[in-house]
Amino acid sequence: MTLTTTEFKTEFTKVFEALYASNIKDASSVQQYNALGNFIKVYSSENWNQTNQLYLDNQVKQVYYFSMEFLPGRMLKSNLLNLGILDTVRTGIKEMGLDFEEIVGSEVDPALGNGGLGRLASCFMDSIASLGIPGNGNGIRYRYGLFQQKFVDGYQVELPENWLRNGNVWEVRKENKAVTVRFGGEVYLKEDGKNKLRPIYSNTQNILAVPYDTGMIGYENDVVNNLRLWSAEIPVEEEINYKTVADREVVNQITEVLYPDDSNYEGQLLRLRQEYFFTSAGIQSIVRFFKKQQLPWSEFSNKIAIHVNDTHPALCVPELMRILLDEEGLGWEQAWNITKRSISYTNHTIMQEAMEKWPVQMVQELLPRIYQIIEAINQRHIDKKVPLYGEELTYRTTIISDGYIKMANLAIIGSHSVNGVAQLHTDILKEETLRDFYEMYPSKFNNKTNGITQRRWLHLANEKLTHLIDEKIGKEWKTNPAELRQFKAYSKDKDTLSCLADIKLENKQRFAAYAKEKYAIELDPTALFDVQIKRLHAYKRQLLNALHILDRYLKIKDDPSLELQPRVFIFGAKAAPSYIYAKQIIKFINALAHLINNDPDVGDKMKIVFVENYGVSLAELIIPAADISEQISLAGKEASGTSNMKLMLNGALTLATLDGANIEIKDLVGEENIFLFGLTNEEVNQLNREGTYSAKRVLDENERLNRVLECLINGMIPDIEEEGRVIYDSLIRYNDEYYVLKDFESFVAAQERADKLYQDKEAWNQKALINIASSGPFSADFTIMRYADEIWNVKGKAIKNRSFLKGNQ
Ligand code: B1N
Repeated sequence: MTLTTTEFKTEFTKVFEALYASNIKDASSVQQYNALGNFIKVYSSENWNQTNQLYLDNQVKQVYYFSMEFLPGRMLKSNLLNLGILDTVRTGIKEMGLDFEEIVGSEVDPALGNGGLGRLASCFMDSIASLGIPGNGNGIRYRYGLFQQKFVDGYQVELPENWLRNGNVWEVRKENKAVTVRFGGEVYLKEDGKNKLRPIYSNTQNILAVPYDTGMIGYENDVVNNLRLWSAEIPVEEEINYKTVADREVVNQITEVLYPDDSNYEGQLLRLRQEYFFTSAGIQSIVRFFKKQQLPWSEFSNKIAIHVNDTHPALCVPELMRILLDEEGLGWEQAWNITKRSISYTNHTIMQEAMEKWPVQMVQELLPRIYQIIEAINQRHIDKKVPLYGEELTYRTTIISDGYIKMANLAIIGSHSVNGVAQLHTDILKEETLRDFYEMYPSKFNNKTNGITQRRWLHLANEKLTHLIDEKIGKEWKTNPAELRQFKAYSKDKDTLSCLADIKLENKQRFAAYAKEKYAIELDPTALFDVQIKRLHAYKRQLLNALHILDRYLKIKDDPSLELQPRVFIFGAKAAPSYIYAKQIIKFINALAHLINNDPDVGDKMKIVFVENYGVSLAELIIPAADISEQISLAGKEASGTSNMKLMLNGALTLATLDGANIEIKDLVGEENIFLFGLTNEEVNQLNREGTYSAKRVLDENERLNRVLECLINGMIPDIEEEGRVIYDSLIRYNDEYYVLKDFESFVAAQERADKLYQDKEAWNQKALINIASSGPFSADFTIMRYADEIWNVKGKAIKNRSFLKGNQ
C-alpha cells in the first residue's frame, strides 16, 4: 500500500467532512487532530483485521502481556512513522495550509503509567508488533491517568488528569467482548454428581468488564496487534440493584484512577479490586478465545503465553486455575501444569516497600474462591517441597505467612520463568532477595535486560540525528539496530562530529525556547545541559545532584569571577502524593533554583529548570537536548533504569553509579566513555553488614560538604525552613540511609571530570558518537526477541538478526 500526497489530502478531507460537516481550515487543532487520527484508524483497519484473522486461521501461539500500566505517549506521529506515511502526511498537511506540529501537539499524552515500568510495557508493545510477534497487551482503561503536576510556590500540587476530555480516537469499544467479574459474596463447594466439586456462589457483586481495544501498529510490516484495556461498568441486567449514587460509585471507582505509586505499594482494597478486575477479565477472554479454536486443553500452553509484568497481575495464577477447575472441570494436576507452563513473571524491584502483600482477610472477603485456590496452591507447595528442602527453607517460600499473601511468591511458584530487568538486578534476585527460590528452581531464573524502542526515542524524538545516521551508514539499522555500531567508524571524522554538535545545539535551542515560553527563563544553549529525569525517590538521589549544585553555587559566591563551565541543570520528577519526603526534596530544589536563577553573581554560569509535569512528551523534548545523563541511584537499588538508555541513544554521556543497566552501558561504551563514581553494590552491602557508617563523621571530615549542608538550615535558601531541617536530619540524625554523603566527594570529582572534558569539544563529541553507536543492544527489539525465544516460545515474522539473542545476558 502506498499513499500519495494527493490521495492523502482527498481522503483526509473526506474523513474530516464526515466528522464535522464543516471546512477544515476553520477547525480547531483538536478537531484536525481528531480527523487525522480517524484517517489513520481507517487506513490501518484492514491490516488490523487481517492480522487478527491471520493469527486465528493459523492458530499461532500468542503472547498476552498483562500490565497494570501502559504509558504509550502520543500516538499520532508514531503510528504515521510505523505505517511508513509520516513524510507523505506531513507534506499533505502543509500543502493544505495546516500546521502539522500544532496538530501533533494537540493530542493528549495519556499518562496511564507512573514511570519506567509502564513505559517499558509500551516500548514492548511497539517492538512486539514491529517484529511481527502475535502479541496482545492487557490492562486497565483508567478514567484518570497519573495526576498532573503543578508547582505553587515551589510545592508540588496534584490536579486530576482527565485524558479523555476530548475523547480518544485510537480506541474501539468492544461491548460484544465484555465479560463479568465477580467480587465478594460467599462460596461453597458442592458435588456435581460426576464426582467433581463445583463452587456455588451467593451474594456476589457482578461487574461488567468492557474492553477498549487500540491497534498497536508494527514498523512497516502490515502488522497491527491489539492493546486491550478494560473498563468497569454496571451490568445492564443489574441496573436495578444500583439505586444510589454511592452504590454506582463503587463500580465506577474500580477503573477510575491510576494509583500514583512508583516502586512502592499501597495495600488498599481498591487496588486489589483493580488487580483482580483486569486480571480476571483478561484471563476469561483468553480462555474464550482458546475454546473457539476447539483444541484439546493439552494445547493451551502451546498456543498461549501469559506474561505478568511485576506482581500486580499475579492473580493470573489462581484465576486461570479457577477457570480450568471450576468452569472447565479439569483436574488439579492438569490445570496446574497448564497454568505453570503458560505463565511467566518479571520482577522489577528488590525494594521491600514495593513488594506486594495482601492481608489474608482482605483476600478472603473480596475473592473467596480465589483465596481457597491460593490456599490449596500453598499447601501443595509445602507438601511437595518439605521432603526435598526441609521445613526451614520451604516455610521461607510459602505464599501465605504472617497473615499475608505474598504476591511475588505466588508469581514464582505459579510460573515457569522469573526474570530480572538488568544483569545486576537478576544477580541480586538470585543471590539475595529470592535466594531460597533460586535454590528450589534454579532453571526458572533468567535475565532480560530492559530495552527501549529506537523508533520513538530516536527516529521521532531526534529526526536530525536519525538523518545523519542514515546518511552515514544507510538505513539497515532501522530494522536491525545492531547495525548502529557501524556509526563508530565516524568517531574521528571531523565533519560528522561537527554535524553531531550542530544537531545537539539545535535540540538544546528547542528546549531553551520551551523554557523561555513556559517559565520565562533564559538559557544559554551552549552551556552544558545536565539532565536528571525520573520519579522522585530517595534511592534515586536527586538530593545528591542538588547538593552538588549547591556546592557550585558556593564556589561562585566565594569568587564571582571564577571561571566555571556554564551548566543548565534540568530536573523532571513527580513525587507520589503521599511521599512527603520526596515532596520536600522537590520544594528544596525549586527554592534552590529560585535563588540561583535570580542571583546576578551567577548569570549564565548556572541555571536550574525543574520542568512541571514530566512525562513521555517532555522526555521527547529533553532527552535529545541532554549532554549529561544523571544515573546516580545508590548501587543495588535501581533495578535497571531505561532513561539511561534513551539518553545514551541521543548522545548524552552517562554520569553514573554502577547500578542497574548503567553497568551494561559501561561494558558497551568502555570506561573511558562514561563518568563513574560512588560505592559499588558490594561496598554498599559491606557497609550495611558492618553497620559502622556514620554520616556525621563523613561530614566532620569534609569541610566543603559541611558548608553545603549548613545551607540547608542557616536561612541562606529562602523559604525552606521546614524542608531544609527535615532533609538535614535525614542525612545526619537518621544517618543517611542512601549514602548520599558517602558518595558526595566522588560525585563531585566525576562532575569535575565532565566539566574538563566539555572544554574539549571534539573529544566530547567523539564520546557522544561512541555512545550513540554503542546503544544498539538496548533496542527493545532485541529484548523482545529474547523474551520470545527464551520465555514465550513464540515466533515473529520479521526477526532479522538472531546474533544478538544470546548477547547481553
Ligand atoms: O521498573 C523499570 C526499571 O527500569 C526501574 O529500575 C524500576 O524502578 C521500575 C509499583 C513499580 N520497579 N517497580 C516499579 C511501579 C509501579 C508500582 O505501582 C512498582 N517500577 C519499577 C522497568 O523495569
